[in-house]
Amino acid sequence: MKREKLNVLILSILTVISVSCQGPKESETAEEKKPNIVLIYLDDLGYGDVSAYGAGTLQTPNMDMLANGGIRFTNGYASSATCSPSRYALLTGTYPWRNKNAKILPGTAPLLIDTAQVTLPKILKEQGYHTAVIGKWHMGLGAGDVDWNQEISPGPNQVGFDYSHILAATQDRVPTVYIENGRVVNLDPNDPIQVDYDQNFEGEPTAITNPEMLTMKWHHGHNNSIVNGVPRIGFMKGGESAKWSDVDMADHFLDKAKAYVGQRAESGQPFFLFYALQQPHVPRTPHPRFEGKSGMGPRGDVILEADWVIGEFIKTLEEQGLLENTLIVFSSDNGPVLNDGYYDDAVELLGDHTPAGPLRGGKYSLFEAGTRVPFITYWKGTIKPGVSDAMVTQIDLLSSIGALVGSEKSSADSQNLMETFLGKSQVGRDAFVLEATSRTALRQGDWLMIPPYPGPEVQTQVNIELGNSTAYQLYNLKEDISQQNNLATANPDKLQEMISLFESIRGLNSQQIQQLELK
Ligand code: NG6
Ligand code: CA
Repeated sequence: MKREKLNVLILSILTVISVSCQGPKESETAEEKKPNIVLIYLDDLGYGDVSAYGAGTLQTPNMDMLANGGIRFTNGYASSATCSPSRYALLTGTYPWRNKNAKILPGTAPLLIDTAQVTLPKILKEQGYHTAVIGKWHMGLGAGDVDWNQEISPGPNQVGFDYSHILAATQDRVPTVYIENGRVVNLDPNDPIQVDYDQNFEGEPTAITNPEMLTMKWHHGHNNSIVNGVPRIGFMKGGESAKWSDVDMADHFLDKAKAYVGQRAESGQPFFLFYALQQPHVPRTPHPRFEGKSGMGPRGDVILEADWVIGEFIKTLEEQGLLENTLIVFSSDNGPVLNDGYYDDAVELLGDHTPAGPLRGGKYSLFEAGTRVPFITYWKGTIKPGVSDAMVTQIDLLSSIGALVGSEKSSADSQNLMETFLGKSQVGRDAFVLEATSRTALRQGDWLMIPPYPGPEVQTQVNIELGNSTAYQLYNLKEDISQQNNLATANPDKLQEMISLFESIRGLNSQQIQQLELK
């Protein structure tokens, strides 16, 4: 009896040993092969700000390494000419104009994404990924009336991110603190934070009452609470120990991103990192290491800082042995702006640099520079370097990346263009409705149609042409990338065809669309 039991025991031990020595099962091997996905996303970086795009005079060697070692898209679009709508579209694969709240958000706005909505990080999570967002969020937090001293929810962790380390809105908006997994970092419970976008807190200095406290001057807006000498949008009180250091922000997010990659490398689980840099959005606060480096003032300096950060981050992937198993997508949330509300010499020291490259307009504009942005896919050893003129948009990343990792999930507006992103196809989207401050226009093939909008032609404070006109505008972008020749009168058939398509995608007629946008 005893001997029999011993035999059984030995047999089971041997079985365990032999099974565990067989190596990974087929499914595990496939699992291991799933590439990591990193989305490096800049804030207000223009088409001409990356030197590989051949337009400006600023040198961005690390961004160029991605561009020249991967696919550089010349017709890559953000979905909106401003931040919150653009990011919303990126993560949900949904046109921002379908969500009436998708506008530039104050720091107190509730979460823009419905927690039931499909999102890119959710899709990846379902496919076995660990998911993280590090950097700028600006898609709202909470359900309205957030208490910044408690757990802040819903937020990134409720729409698909396992880990989040973010700034809530923008660098120029309060609260000026980092939030990790729903908690303000380094918050002293004895010094609670209060935030208000309508009214100041009694006795708190503002840029109006205490201009002597400012180390950076405001040009328009940005005259509420002062943090680190920089006047912000919105009022904030308390939370002294939690306030970020502006000049250290790039290093701070880089440290977090490097630590995250290190942890993930150890775990072996594939990961998705949405690395959302804050540069070159205002206030431009380069670390002293980068001050004066560009000769173009703080805007140029923070782009060089971002470029350095990207180089360091890629080094980390390389050191961890992950670079050849990581798809990197590089882009920007909207086009460039020089003076966006502070006196920081961006206009005065620009020299020959052209942040928008050959494109007309800029941030806030329906003209190309508003939404056509640097767009690069890089995957060492897998993507063959090249340039693609195919039309691709950030909305398409949801379906495309989903398909790459074996998901069939999609959203109404997102198209699977993975073959194009990998450089195996030159075919992009046929049509795309782009958005700028609640106005929309249609790109189809080489053509762009802007319906009439009665608003101002130029936003004078930022000195950017918005794309408004009382007449229809029609441009052939292949022949006229700078949108100088309005062909609406010369091409009535093309114009009519585009108006019809525009109305059918938007589900409204042009008049209704204008009414909607005037509200
Ligand atoms: C504008 C701000 C601008 C910037 C922008 C958002 C003023 C006058 N201007 O309202 O400085 O913060 O919002 O930029 O307040 S975005 O890239 O996040 O969309
Ligand atoms: Ca932006």
